[in-house]
Amino acid sequence: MEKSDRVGSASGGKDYRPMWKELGLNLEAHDQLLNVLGQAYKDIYMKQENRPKGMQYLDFVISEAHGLRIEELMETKKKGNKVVGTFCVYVPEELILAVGGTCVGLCAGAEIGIDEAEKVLPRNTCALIKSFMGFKLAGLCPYIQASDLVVGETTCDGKKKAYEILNDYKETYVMEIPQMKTERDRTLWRGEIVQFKEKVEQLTGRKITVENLRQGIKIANDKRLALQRLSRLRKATPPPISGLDALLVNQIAFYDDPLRFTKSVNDLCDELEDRIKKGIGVIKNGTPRILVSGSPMAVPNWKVPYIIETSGAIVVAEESCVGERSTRDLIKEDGNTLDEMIDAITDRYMKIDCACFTPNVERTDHILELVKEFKADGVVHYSIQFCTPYTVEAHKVEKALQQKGIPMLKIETDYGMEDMGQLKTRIEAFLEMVRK
Ligand code: BJ8
Repeated sequence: MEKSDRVGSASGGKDYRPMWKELGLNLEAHDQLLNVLGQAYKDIYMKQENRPKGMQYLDFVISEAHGLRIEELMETKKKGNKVVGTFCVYVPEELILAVGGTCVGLCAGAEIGIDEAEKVLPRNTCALIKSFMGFKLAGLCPYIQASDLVVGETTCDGKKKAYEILNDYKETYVMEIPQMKTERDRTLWRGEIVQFKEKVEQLTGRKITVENLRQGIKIANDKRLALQRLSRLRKATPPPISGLDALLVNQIAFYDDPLRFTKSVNDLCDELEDRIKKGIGVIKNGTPRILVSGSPMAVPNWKVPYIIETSGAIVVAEESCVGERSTRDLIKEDGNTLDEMIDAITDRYMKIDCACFTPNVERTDHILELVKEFKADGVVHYSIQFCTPYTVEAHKVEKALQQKGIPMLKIETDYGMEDMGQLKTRIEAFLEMVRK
């Protein structure tokens, strides 16, 4: 496997342009996108020192994110399997995996196609929503083009209204997510899962059975177990892997082949265990350890961790859907009937503590637990600008941390680079305070 500093196969290697053309991408704009991302990856990732060797696999995956991986998706589609695109960790991928389908996270982490997005969305919409709309309208996301169905969810208002518009351009099935966690909400959510199961069966023409669902649950659980293992290893002092690299692993979890990915993460963890035994870390002891908490960071949203890690600190965990929130709960594997398995899936997904829920004390409790477990010296609370759920919830998080004497920095930003200098100044000042 070749080490690479490209993203998406913009240059060199195989020519994927005929495939991209067939998928209906805007080739010129897509080339520009890959060049920009390739440069950003080189500057942010390839300049890190003392990276684990196992990261070469992740470098390769990212370099082929728009190339080889899309080719694999097209191959599996030729065999009659379906590809389902998602934007949220509430979509139960086990049901898609059960019938030989592939679940992929769709592009939503870059300031791209904003002009197109703002033709259909208000300007003060969160960057993640504008990004997925922009990627679609500007013809830049091969994943959405390759998807047979997009699955949305009624989490925040911005997303659920944007899906109505997205549906004009790509069939978007929406799952209703409850807003609270009472027994009535569980019943609603269970009904949604049953209905989604029927949708998946209708899409694929294949029945979900006890046997294939058991297999789907196992594949998704094994992936989460590998990511949990990676997370545990970051508790070491000094941590054997940077926060940026660990974030990348969690980001790639959303679109790589799950079996291959799980094996690669476990191989990486073997190497990290060995590093810990030998006392090899990516930083010196005494470097401030930071927990990043809040909105998810989709590829290539590396801005905040990059600033933290180039300002003399290390990110030891992400309390985020691209991180702990999507990996910490497993599905019970002991169900013997479809009903029992649907119950287990329902219960697992009801535990996710997205800020779209009210009240959401589980999240603040979890943040306090993470600070303790990871020996974090401070918390950077990150919310995407115009994200009401996380921006408002930051107040409760700050109060809970204050009561325990844990410093927190509140950051609200978008995907642009204009505020890099200002953010760096604020983060450096925060780290200075944390060190005292
Ligand atoms: S389970 S965090 S992935 S909804 S940042 S679009 S909330 S305005 S991404 Fe999320 Fe699912 Fe929740 Fe996780 Fe809205 Fe906020 Fe934008 Fe957001």
